[in-house]
Amino acid sequence: MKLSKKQFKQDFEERLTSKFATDLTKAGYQEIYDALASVVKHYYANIWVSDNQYKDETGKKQAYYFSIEFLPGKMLKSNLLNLGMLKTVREGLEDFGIELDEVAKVEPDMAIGNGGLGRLASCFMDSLASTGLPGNGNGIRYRYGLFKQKIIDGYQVELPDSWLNNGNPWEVRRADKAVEVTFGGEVWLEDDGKGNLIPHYKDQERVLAVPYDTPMIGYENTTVNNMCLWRSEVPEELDPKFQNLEYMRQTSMLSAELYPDDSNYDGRLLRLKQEYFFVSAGLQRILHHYKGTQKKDIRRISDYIAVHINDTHPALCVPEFMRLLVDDYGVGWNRAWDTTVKVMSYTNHTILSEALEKWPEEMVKQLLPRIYQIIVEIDRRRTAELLPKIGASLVHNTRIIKDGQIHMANLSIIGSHSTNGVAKLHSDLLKDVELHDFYEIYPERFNNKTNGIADRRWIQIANERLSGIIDETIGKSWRHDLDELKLLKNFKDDEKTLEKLQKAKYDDKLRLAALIKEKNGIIVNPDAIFDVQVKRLHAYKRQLLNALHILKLYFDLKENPELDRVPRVFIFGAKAAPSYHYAKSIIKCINEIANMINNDQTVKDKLKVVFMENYNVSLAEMIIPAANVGEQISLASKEASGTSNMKFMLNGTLTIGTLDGANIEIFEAAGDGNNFVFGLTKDEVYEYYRNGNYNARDIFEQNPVVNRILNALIDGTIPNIKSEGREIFDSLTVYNDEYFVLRDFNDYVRAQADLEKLYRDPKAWAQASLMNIANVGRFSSDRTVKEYADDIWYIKAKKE
Ligand code: NBY
Repeated sequence: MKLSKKQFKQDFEERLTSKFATDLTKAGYQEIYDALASVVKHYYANIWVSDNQYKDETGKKQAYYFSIEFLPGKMLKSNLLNLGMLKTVREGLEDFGIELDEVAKVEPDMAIGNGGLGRLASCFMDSLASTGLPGNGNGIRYRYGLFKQKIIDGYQVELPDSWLNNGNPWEVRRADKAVEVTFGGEVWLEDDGKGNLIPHYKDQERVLAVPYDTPMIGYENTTVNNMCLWRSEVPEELDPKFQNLEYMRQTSMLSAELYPDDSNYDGRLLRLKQEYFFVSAGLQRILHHYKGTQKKDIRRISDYIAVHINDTHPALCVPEFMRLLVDDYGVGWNRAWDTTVKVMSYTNHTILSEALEKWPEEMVKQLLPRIYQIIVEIDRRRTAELLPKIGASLVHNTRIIKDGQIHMANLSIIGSHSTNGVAKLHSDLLKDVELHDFYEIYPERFNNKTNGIADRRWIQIANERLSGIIDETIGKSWRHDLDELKLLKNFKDDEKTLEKLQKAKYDDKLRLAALIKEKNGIIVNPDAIFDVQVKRLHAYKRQLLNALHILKLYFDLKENPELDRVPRVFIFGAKAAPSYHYAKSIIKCINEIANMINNDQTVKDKLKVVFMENYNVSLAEMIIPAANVGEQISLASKEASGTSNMKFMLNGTLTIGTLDGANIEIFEAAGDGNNFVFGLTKDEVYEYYRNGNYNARDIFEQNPVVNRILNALIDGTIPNIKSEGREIFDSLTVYNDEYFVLRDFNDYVRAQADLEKLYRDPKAWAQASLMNIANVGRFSSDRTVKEYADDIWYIKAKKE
């Protein structure tokens, strides 16, 4: 959108006064932010209205991405960038003596997700709009987002994230579009005399679902999609039975809090209620809209909508869509089932068994009696149909209801036409191992969609300096098509370009060093290697391996302070699920290791360890551009994809990593020698599983380096970790090191040494860094969503 600086300044000043009865001399940052957001909203509102009109008029097929989590981060700069106004607004504000970046700090991170899965959903939202694809989000508007992490005495402490306290300028409450979602009670079927079974209900608990729409603005185009988030409220007219405080409390609880766990499914009733709540509300709204605007035959709805099930949390989409078609819209069962399978598709994000959702049959029956009947019927019909064709064992292994539990992954696969993993290795594991029985039955349903990232946020916003240098070098086409970065390869031997890249990295490191000083009170050397591991804390991600290596470096330096070592700053950011004891112990240990090392004068500035509290999207935008090295060191086969690995690559960071998830594709794309690979392969890990012959205790006893480091966890060398050190020590030496940390240790040390060697050659390092940037194109989520659009959803981009 064309906007002159003059116009902007006028609009902004007027808005500030009309909204807050104040002026520029007296306004605080909160008021400035609100006024600015309000002006920006005014600029996009018309585009939003006309794009909605366009979608309704053309009736083109749309996709709906159902996700119980989104993790957009801050919206202000991203909206400005996408509207093409970032520069104008920045300069306009500067004229008033206001720094845009200071204003942006006022906006709380929208953190209604835990980690990779929620962030991926938000990257997809950005990319769908930016590629002109009609794709919308559907989720929950949690009153409290992911907890804020404080580190107190080295321990993680969780504080509530009350992100809506100052309002949310981007959302629009649409009370007119509220729907009701019902729970519990009784249901029975009666014949209507024409052979149709009609459900009758008694004593249902009703909840009002109110949608809040947030615009998803495309990058310099005319697409504005919608992310619809549902809030639970008490309906105005209530049956007397439910006019009590407990019911009111329960109802508002539904959208009160995000579950703060990124791997363990938590079998609590409230979670199941949340899942049904946003699924039912979302599908009802879609069907109302479809009937209202399209006025077409409901039986052809699969030509007009696609619904995506992001992990199994929205798996109830399958029976709920059946319920709506059969009970509310009078579609026959068989036709409804064909339609459901055509409409639905599903992504799996993990093979960790503790993350696979299963709900007790009794619980589903009590809470969702009609949905339960429908699931039973789906399972019954499928079993009857397949038994004679494929035999009892395959049918049994793949049933939705087994051992008194409803298996949500099974429901998702059976009720949809597409199941995908999120990186090649992960999708292969699904086909060959984890979901092999399903693959035998439905081979055509399985496919891979390697994850991607919204590159605009992760370089144009997070790293304006690097973006500018790239513009100077190859022009600006890469801003619209990330593949264009390959032009950088022509500058691999150009000293000037390499120097500029190094300078940009150095400046980003200075910026981060200042933040570390401010937040942690630690002074770090900007010439040191900035070695970063930022992600949720989980045993399989092996932050512990990183910590053990740090201890090795430390003991080496203690023994020989004159050792010729490139200085290092190790930076961690990680939240642990509040109930994940082991993960919290690792956080405590890392913090105590940091204290010990940072206060030891013998290592001076050769080694520093920094744990940055409250890692979130905004902090990632500060940390990732400044990283020389990114740690992606999960045990092979455990990390479905990873996406921070792609953000690092985009920012010219070299990866030290295992052959896991998308790392494999990153190493391949960047080319040999441009990253550091180590560790067991997936096949070697599975070989150990088959033979059961891994013995961690042997390594502990026979490898003197490992022995010394592990003993430091329990012999008082590291202060204040008596119980945590013991817990970790035992996990490795007594409980046989579930994630092969000790097995991979030596090779990790070797790769770390290779890395240090390359860093001593600044030119070679800069070239490797350039090659990472130049080859990052395929990891744009623009590419990913286009693949979903073409292969799974069958939706088409708007022509500009
Ligand atoms: O999804 C992550 C994967 O670990 C990562 O490898 C991948 O890149 C990313 C995007 O595909 N999974 C993830 O973040 N999972 C969760 O956040 C999550 C949240 C809740 C629950 C399970 C997983 N749960 O069961 O409640």
